[in-house]
Amino acid sequence: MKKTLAMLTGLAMAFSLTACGGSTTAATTAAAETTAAAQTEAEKAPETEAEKSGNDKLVVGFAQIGQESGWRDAETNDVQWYAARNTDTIELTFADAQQKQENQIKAIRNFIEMGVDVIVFPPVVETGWEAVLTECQEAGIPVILVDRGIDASAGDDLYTTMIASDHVWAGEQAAIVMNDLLGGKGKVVELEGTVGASAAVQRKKGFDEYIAANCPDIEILDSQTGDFTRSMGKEVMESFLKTYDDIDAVFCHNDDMALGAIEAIKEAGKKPGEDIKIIGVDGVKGAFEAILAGEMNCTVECTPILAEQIFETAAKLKNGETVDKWIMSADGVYTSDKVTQEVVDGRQY
Ligand code: GYE
Repeated sequence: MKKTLAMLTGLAMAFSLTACGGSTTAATTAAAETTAAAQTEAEKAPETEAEKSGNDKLVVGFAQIGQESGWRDAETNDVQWYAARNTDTIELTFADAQQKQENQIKAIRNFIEMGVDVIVFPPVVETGWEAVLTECQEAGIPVILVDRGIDASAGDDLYTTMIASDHVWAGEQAAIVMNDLLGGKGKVVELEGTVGASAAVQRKKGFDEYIAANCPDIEILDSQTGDFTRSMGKEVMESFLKTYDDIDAVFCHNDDMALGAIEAIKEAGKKPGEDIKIIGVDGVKGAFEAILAGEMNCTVECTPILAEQIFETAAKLKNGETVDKWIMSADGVYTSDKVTQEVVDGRQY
């Protein structure tokens, strides 16, 4: 493996190792330090074959998007927790790109320089990955996309596999529940996720197309981005409530925005879940609590608990095995009749 201390130090400076739970952070940092120590040794003398094969750990570079939602934090925690429990076999280098594609690209380039075994990342947006993914290919490093995909026109040979939920399905499920909640008739607004993110583009496609084809009396009044964050979800819902006085329901591309919308609806003097129906996506605990409290009507699950699949798949790729192009998560749809205190207590994230 070609690694230099300078590169690692640069990586550590450019991207903070995420502080989501002391022990996992410590483990990740320790792994980075171990790597750095090994590199100083490597700089003294050229690597021998024996030294090259000395690190038989699975070395994974994970370029996380950032910390926009509770869902994202759950995914990060799961990945760091899993790596921390398996330090005998796994070496994780984790970068936080702070919501910027350019930072994800920089992190990926650093991973290539470090010679990691496998690169893992959720593409913040669908487009603009050709150059860096071609560099991964040229370096012979397999790439696992997680939780979001890239634009199909870029060609799916640019990455090795994707581990993710079916976001079109999630949008359709939300539309089916919306139709039931409204008895086939009503006015809906939509809070979209990050502009250009596959999770937003596909959830919108699934929802809008189902409504257009099957619900002639449901009108989508407006649809704007809330960037997958609670604060923007609240802000955009506030502006919808000022513009339209006849909103019957809101479809939110994630639960964080739904929780923000609940606040806006309450502040406008209306009852969330009753006066205005609310559907989210993700299945975070906060959404389950809101459903139990009658303030939200449904969440379509999208599991962030992907670490075991990620590392097992990465190990297979390191061994030269082939894997499915899309490893799809199995998710559920949770309407209020399915949400009890026991279900809430049992949620993992
Ligand atoms: O739904 C949302 C987030 O890409 C599936 O990103 C993920 C989405 C998730 O921050 O909450």
